[in-house]
Amino acid sequence: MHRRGFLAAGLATVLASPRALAQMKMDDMSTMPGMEMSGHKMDAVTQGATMLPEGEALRALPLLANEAARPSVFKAKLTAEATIARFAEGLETPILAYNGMSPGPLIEAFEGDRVEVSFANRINSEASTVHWHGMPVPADQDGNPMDPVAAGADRVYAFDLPEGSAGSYWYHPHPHGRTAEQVYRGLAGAFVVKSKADPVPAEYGDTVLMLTDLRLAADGSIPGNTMTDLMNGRVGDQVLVNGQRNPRLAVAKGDRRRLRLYNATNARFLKLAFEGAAMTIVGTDGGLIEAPVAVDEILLSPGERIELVVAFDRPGPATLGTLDYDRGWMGAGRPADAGLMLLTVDVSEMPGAAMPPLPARLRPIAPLSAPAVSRRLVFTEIMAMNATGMEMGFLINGKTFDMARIDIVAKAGETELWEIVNQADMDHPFHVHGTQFQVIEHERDGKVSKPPFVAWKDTVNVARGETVRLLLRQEQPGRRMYHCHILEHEQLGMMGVLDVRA
Ligand SMILES: [Cu+2]
Repeated sequence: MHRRGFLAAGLATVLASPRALAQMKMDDMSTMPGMEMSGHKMDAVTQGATMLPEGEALRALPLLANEAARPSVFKAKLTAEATIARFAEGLETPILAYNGMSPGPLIEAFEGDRVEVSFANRINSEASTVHWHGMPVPADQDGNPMDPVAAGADRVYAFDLPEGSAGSYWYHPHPHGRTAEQVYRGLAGAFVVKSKADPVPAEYGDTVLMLTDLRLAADGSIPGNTMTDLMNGRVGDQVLVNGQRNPRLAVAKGDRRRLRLYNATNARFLKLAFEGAAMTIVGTDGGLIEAPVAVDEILLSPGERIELVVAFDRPGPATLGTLDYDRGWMGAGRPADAGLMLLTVDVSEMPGAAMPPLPARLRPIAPLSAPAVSRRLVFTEIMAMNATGMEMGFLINGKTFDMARIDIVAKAGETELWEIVNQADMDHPFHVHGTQFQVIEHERDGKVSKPPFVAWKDTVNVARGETVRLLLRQEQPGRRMYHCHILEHEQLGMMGVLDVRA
C-alpha cells in the first residue's frame, strides 16, 4: 500500500474493531485501488499452490569464499540478481538471489576480523541494500533505507567484528518500500560470527538452518502480496529449510548437533518442537547465553534466531515440526500453524563415537547498567474507511515511518530503557539495528514476568496486549532503524529512526 493520501487525506471513519472490519471487507479488498496486488485475488493463496517434494538430503549452505590474501580479513563479492530456481522437476521459478542462490551463501568470519563485502545490485530497476541484521556495524555501513544502492550500482560494505560479537546474524535487503518483496522473492542469507574460544564442543558440528517461507503458484511463479498478506504479513504455503522442504539428516545414536535456527520468513511465527530428540538452548540472536537451558518448545518470531544443541539418543526418526501459536490474525485465511514438518533426522540404531558433554557454563553476560533514559514506544494498527475503500496503518507512537524524520535522539554509550507497548490486535516482533539488547521483563494483564535467562537479542516478539521492557545501548553514532520485523508491517510504516549522537 502506498502511504499517499493515507492519514493526510483524512479518514472518514476509524473503527473501534479493526478485526471485524477486516473480515467485513475481505471479499472486496483484492480489487481495491492503491494495493500492490499484482492482479492476484485473495484465494490465490491456496488454489493451485505448488508444493515441493520432501525428503532430500539436507544441503549445507554453500560458504561465501573469502578472497582476502591477509589473515583476519574477510573479503568477498555479493551480487543480488534475478535468476531461475528449479525447486522441482519441470518447475521454473523466477526468484531474486545472492550469488545465484537462495538462501544466499553462508558468510563465516571470526571475532576481530575486518569484513569487506563488495555488493553489486543487479536487480532490474530496483534499488536495494544489504542490511547486516543484528551486527554492530557502523550506521553508514548497515544498509539502511537512507543509503540505497541503485539498480546497476555497486558499493563496498566494510566493518570490523569486535571481540565478543560471535553470534548468529543474517543479511537481507532493506530498501525503502521494497524490503518485504525482495526478501520473499529470495534475498536473505546467514552471517555467522565465530569465536576462536568456543565452549561448545566442535564434535557437535555447526549447522545453519535457514527457515524461509515460500508460496508458489501452479505455474511455478511466486505471486505478489495480497491484501491479507499486507495486513498480516506474508505467510507462504511451505516453510523451507536451507531452500528444501522437510529435508533429511542422518546422525548416529548418541550424537549431539549444534543447530542455528533462523526465522528468515517475512511473517510466519514458528513454534517449534523436536519430537524424538532433546533440545537445549545455548544461544540467541547475539550469541551464547550464560548456561545451557533445556526446553521442550521454542517460539521463533520473524527475524529471531536461536542456537540449539540437540541430543539424538533415540533410534528412529526425530522430527522438527511446528505447533499451534495464535499471533493474532486479521480476516479469513488464517494459515495452519501446527503440523508442518521442517526437518527429519534419521537416528541410527548403532551408537556413534562418544560425544564430549556440553559445558555447564558457556560465557558470562554482564547485565547492562541502570538506564539513563526511559522511552515508551506504542505499537498500534488502524483500519479506516475512506472514499475509495479501506486503508490500514501500522503505527509507532501514532506515526507511520518517515525517512526524513528523526523520532528518537540518543547518546552513544548510554544505556536506555525501552518499553515496547503492543496495543494492537497482532503480535509484532520488535527489531532495532546496530546493537544487541537485553530483555528485562514482560507485562501482560498487569502480570510482570522476567525472561528465563539473560540473553543478547536484536529481535523480540511483543505479543498483542503485551509490554516488553528492554535495556539497550548503542555504541556507535549515526541513524538506526527500529521496526516491526513482519516485513509488510515495516513497509506499511511500523518503523522509526533513532539518531545516536556521539
Ligand atoms: Cu508487525
